[in-house]
Amino acid sequence: MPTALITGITGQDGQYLAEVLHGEGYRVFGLIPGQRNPRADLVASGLPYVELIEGDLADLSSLIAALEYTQPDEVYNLGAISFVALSFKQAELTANITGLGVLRLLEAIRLVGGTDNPVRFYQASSSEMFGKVRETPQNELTPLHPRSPYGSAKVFGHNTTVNYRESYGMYACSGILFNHESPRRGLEFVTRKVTNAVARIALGLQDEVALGNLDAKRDWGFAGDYVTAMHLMLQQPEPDDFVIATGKTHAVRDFVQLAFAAAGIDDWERYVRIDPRFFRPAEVDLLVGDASKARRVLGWEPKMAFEELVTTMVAHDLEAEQRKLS
Ligand code: F7E
Repeated sequence: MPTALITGITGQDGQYLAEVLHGEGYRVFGLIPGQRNPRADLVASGLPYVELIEGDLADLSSLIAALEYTQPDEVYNLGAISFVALSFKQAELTANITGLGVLRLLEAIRLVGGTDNPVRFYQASSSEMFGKVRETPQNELTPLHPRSPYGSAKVFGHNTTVNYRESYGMYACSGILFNHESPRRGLEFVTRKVTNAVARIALGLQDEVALGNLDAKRDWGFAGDYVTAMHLMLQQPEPDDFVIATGKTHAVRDFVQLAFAAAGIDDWERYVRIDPRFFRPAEVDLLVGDASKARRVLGWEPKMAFEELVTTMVAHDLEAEQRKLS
């Protein structure tokens, strides 16, 4: 039975990936940080087959212990401070977890695995690394120009992954994933914030939603599609880096308009208030990915289109809010 260890098991991607790996017959371990982490209960009830193990990306010896105990064939590093806006307020913490955490995990794998290290490592790199984009669309060779402490930390993690592959011959892959969403997305991210607010507004539970920059453009896909690419990357004969994206971009404004329309509300502007608190010190204006390498080498392609993603998220949130009322 192959064994996988996932950091960030309580997040959106960790949950979808655990489902995929369990379906493929893996034994799945999830690394859980913190003391009495409340999100551990969520995983325990939602994904009962995941075996939780304590450990923290800020603590090298806990990572060594986790690797020694689980003896994984594959390690997926999805753990991070992942909210860009928060990274401006807690830059040092972000650098430590999102950036140095990658180095610690790779060091732990190197120390535990020794030479001829059999462990296959996946790093969750991000389109935020492209930041102030140098070319459009962005591919694996596009220069990096991060615009936030989060983006900078991801660049460090990405470069470290490549460096460990080249220096020690480790099987280390980096998936450069563009924005990916789902009903499991945290409420702090703009898509879920909007679909949740739309559901509550449609049900008369909320009057308005306060948002920031509606002009930013993102390449949004479905998280359930994207985690299959992570697994595919680790099944290749040689480790490599891949952009995972839909190739289509939409403004935040388009997402908002479609989400309101999905709940039968056409005059969405009545319900949206622009609040400067949600503007960022530096913005990533436009992202659109070129995933042709993933299509060619991995045979991967996204299944869910943008419109379906928006309507699925709104339908989920309408049902969830309605359930709370009954
Ligand atoms: O913002 C704008 C905001 O926070 C998207 C993370 O998963 O994807 C994500 O990073 C856009 C930005 O995601 C609000 O200024 C407007 O331009 O949903 P987001 P993100 O920053 O693109 C990448 C690939 C990652 O790796 C990250 O971990 O929406 N925006 N108004 C807003 N954003 C938020 N959160 N809230 C607003 O009210």
